[in-house]
Amino acid sequence: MAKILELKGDNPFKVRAYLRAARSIEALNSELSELIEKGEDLKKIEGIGKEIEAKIKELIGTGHLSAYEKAKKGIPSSLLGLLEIPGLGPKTVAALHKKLGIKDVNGLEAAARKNKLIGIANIREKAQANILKGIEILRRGRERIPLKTAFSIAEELKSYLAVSSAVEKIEIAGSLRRRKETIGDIDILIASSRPQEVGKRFLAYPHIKKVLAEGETKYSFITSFNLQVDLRIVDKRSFGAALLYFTGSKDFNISLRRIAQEQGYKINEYGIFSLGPSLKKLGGEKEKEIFNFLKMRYIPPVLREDRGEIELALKGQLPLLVKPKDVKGDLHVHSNYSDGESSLDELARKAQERGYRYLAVCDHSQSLKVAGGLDKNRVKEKEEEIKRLNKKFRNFRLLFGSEVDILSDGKLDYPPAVLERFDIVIGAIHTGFKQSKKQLTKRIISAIKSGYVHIIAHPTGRLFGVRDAYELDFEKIIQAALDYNVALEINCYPQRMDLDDIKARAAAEKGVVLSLGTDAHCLEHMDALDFGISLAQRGWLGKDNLINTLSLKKLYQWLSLKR
Ligand code: DGT
Ligand code: CA
Ligand code: CA
Repeated sequence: MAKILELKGDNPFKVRAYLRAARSIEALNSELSELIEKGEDLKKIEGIGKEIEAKIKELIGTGHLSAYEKAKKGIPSSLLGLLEIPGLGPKTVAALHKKLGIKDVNGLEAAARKNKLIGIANIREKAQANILKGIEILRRGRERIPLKTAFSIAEELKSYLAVSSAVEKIEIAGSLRRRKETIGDIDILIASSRPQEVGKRFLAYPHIKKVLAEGETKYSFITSFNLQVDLRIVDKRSFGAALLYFTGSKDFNISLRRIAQEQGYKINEYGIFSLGPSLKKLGGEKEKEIFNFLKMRYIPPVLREDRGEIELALKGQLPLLVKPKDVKGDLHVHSNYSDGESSLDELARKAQERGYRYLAVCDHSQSLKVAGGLDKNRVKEKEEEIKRLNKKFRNFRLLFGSEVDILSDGKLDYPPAVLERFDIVIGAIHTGFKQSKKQLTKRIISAIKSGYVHIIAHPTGRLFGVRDAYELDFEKIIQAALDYNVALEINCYPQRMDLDDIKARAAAEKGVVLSLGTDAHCLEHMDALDFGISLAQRGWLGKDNLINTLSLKKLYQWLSLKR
């Protein structure tokens, strides 16, 4: 609705209302249909008022939305497809359509390749190149989806299947079990002695778009969310071996099989066998057995990438990974002082429910007007409210923070007198991504050297389906972060997951500290911290590599080094 209304030049407030509602719906932990069934008041959800509630009910009740049909009338559907191109807004689409008669992605691509976009709706050479890049990202982006999205779909399917009495054991395997930040397809493994019954339940799943394969113990289908699901049904006695196999990664499997062979064993999805005159099955019901036979430590799924973990497991020297209970707070959330949906009080309550000792509320800085950046006066108001709130908390603190824009020239978006007031300052790039690698690197390093910034937010700027990471000399960033004792963030926002596991590990190995932040813009987003923790584990991080594991007192000490 938001995009169509904007394409038609409708009221911007209406557009914004739909965007806000969409954002909170996306972050819900339960299905809207369930909430409606339970008779819950949808207006309790942030950003949903009476009008949008009625529309949701119509959509879920009838499968149609008359306002949407009406708004769409007269707009060709291929033109709507153009709105999916990252970085291409409805206004530009409208202009391209009107002036060049462009009506689909292929037409747009052809026109851009012939340089025809230049001059339309202020498009210059760079913008034209970015549109081409956007088309490429769109085509690629469909292939893998963010962990969180796949996770909720898989969990729902898992509970659906688990209801069947034929299901003895069920686990999500593949890249999801390894908590990789993007997922190609969902793999589900089931132990059952009645595979046909399981298959029947599977095929009756209401969200099937297309069945790809249907065998007695092997099924594949595409969900209505365009995501493939592979289901394997095995005998209970092979469940551990099959789980090991289908968890992967593929490289891990290959190396593990080689190790097994060297030790006189064979492993496959059915079990572990002794090599010799005749194959003898030794085990396979539990994953752990197989590691035991190979005389190595159990390797947690997050580490199974063949990045050295197998060798360490053989020596009994796996790294000690950070655990969820080690994490004492989220160091990057937004409140309704800027573009977040929730009040400071609501955020603090949610943080305490999650068992945190502190929460850093880092709203945007003054020049980021589109995201409600705070001017000096609002900063002061926020500071006072935090002081007031902190008086009533026990064993918990809100940290007065800011996500300060690192401007194109590397300067920070507040003067020193304002910066000094914050407990915690996160430096971030939100504009001017198109600078050269050298410029962007210099820009981040000048923020690191400023003496005010504690953490660099989402250091590489990637946003799945929207834009790739910008080019950076990451080695130089690591060195500067180390020299000036600035933390690099692991941003847990599902479309960011930035730094990724490999970069986080590289930074930590050099001695740089990292910081977990959800970048939450509503309460539900704060739950994404769990995915950030698994990302940190995938990056081999231990408790000591993260500042979020410090006690409040130690954290204050660390922060005050910059003051
Ligand atoms: P994805 O789906 O691209 O996010 O990544 P995965 O790791 O889930 O890959 P997928 O779904 O193709 O296969 C699931 C697991 O099955 C994979 O992690 C390891 C195992 N596997 C698949 N193909 C092979 C293979 O050719 N050789 C070996 N050793 N294992 C395989
Ligand atoms: Ca998979
Ligand atoms: Ca698969």
